[in-house]
Amino acid sequence: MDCDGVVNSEDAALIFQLEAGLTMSLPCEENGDLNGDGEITGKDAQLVLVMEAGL
Ligand SMILES: [Ca+2]
Ligand SMILES: [Ca+2]
Repeated sequence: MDCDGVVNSEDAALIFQLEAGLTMSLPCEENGDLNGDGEITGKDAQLVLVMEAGL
């Protein structure tokens, strides 16, 4: 999500900031919709954390 090519907790943090309204956009927002529902939400952040854990 931050365009570094690595999925980790930093990306989840970015999504949470977006959802909380602390930031308006992600550097690579098009990569943020992990579950494909058209929105970037906490669900996508959860998926990021799952991916980071290797599940
Ligand atoms: Ca990243
Ligand atoms: Ca989504």
